Amino acid sequence: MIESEELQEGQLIPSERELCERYGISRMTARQAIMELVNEGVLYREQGKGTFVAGKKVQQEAARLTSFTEDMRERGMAVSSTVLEMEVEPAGPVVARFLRVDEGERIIRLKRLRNADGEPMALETSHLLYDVARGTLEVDMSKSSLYEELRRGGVSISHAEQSYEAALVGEADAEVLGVAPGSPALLIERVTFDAKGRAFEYVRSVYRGDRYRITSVLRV
Ligand code: 16G
Repeated sequence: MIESEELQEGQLIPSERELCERYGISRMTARQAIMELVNEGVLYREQGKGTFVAGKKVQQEAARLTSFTEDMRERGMAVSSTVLEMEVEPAGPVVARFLRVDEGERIIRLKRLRNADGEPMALETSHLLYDVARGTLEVDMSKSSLYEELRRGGVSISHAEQSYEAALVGEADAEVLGVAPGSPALLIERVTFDAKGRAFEYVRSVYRGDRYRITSVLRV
């Protein structure tokens, strides 16, 4: 019913009894199927209201190095961001290691909430080499693309190393992302290099598990 779009995003699904009648299955089977779809994030439950069809996930190919702005524009979605923090500060030990600089080196920390079609998708904290990214300090980063600004400043973005981890959304992040604390999330870390092989960006992003899905093509 979801695939044929008979049931659409945000719609209440039929009761267990209705499903049993329609498909000639037992109550147990209907209950089990609903539970599995809730676990997969296809359906969601609201206390006292019922079970509803969840929104579709944004599917992202993990092969090309793209920016959030490019990713969402390609899908015809409107991009917006909220700048939560933007500071010039000394690199701590973790950031220094990822950016291959000494601890205390000047960096820019930019924390943004990234929205697609007005819906929160991810919380992204970028740590950038000050010398490479200082031009962005004069730009309104709620309206601009970081990668576009860096390219305008002469940075030749070359490649990135990226990792994915399963995580649960913490209390503070949950409020900003508009999900319940403890909701599933995808923790993505990226170190981005320029054409000279210099690591200029270390990013930690918390993507909403119910909105995002990564795919890749594997070859033998
Ligand atoms: C993506 C990148 C992030 C980069 C941002 C720039 C991932 C996991 N992260 O979100 O590293 O800083 O794009 O986006 O894909 P912008 O150019 O739209 O500001």
